[in-house]
Amino acid sequence: MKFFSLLLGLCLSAVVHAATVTLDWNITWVMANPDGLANRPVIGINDEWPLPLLNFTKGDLVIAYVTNRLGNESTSMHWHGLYQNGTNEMDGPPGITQCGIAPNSTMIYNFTIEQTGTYWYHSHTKGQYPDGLRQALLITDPDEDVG
Ligand SMILES: *[C@@H]1O[C@H](CO)[C@@H](O)[C@H](O)[C@H]1NC(C)=O
Ligand SMILES: *[C@@H]1O[C@H](CO)[C@@H](O)[C@H](O)[C@H]1NC(C)=O
Ligand SMILES: *[C@@H]1O[C@H](CO)[C@@H](O)[C@H](O)[C@H]1NC(C)=O
Ligand SMILES: *[C@@H]1O[C@H](CO)[C@@H](O)[C@H](O)[C@H]1NC(C)=O
Ligand SMILES: *[C@@H]1O[C@H](CO)[C@@H](O)[C@H](O)[C@H]1NC(C)=O
Ligand SMILES: *[C@@H]1O[C@H](CO)[C@@H](O)[C@H](O)[C@H]1NC(C)=O
Ligand SMILES: [Cu+2]
Repeated sequence: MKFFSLLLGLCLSAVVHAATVTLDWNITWVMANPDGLANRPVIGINDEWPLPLLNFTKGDLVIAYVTNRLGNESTSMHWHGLYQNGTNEMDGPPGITQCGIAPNSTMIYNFTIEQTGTYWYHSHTKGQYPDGLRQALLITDPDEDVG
């Protein structure tokens, strides 16, 4: 009986925390002054820069609609450090696991988070991450004892 309560508890906690996280992103040029020296075009999301910090929970299903609204360059999104076990085609590098996302096209990234830690997400196309398309990606697990 005790075993089954424990099992039930584990199942419930897994169900309670994990969620489907839907991201609806236009990749866009934005004017910003990242170095405090001059305004320049940087690559933002939904016309904003800095980009949104991602803070997932282990077990989350991520559905990211990534639409290229740059007009003059292709793009991609890499979720740096994620295992992508069984979802290799969601890893992001163009020419390796996918084609670049052409202007006015959308790629739906679709994967489950099966780890915890501190990572980042960034474009895997040319010099787009130094041009702004990068931000932190955190994953916590409420059931993990982090002391
Ligand atoms: C993305 O861009 C399209 C076309 O400009 C616009 O209709 C849509 O509302 C934008 N989506 C978001 C989430 O900003
Ligand atoms: C991320 O989420 C966790 C769990 O809800 C929270 O403790 C933490 O403060 C959040 N971190 C940031 C930077 O938002
Ligand atoms: C993308 O769509 C916009 C709005 O429909 C259009 O003005 C633009 O020419 C398209 N760009 C490309 C590269 O196809
Ligand atoms: C595309 O346009 C942006 C914004 O005007 C510019 O900074 C960038 O250099 C252009 N990219 C290419 C490959 O011409
Ligand atoms: C990847 O997934 C398979 C099937 O669920 C599992 O057997 C394997 O242990 C996983 N590998 C890693 C490194 O998590
Ligand atoms: C995400 O992947 C799952 C499993 O392959 C599939 O059932 C689901 O339709 C996909 N969702 C989207 C929005 O593509
Ligand atoms: Cu990386």
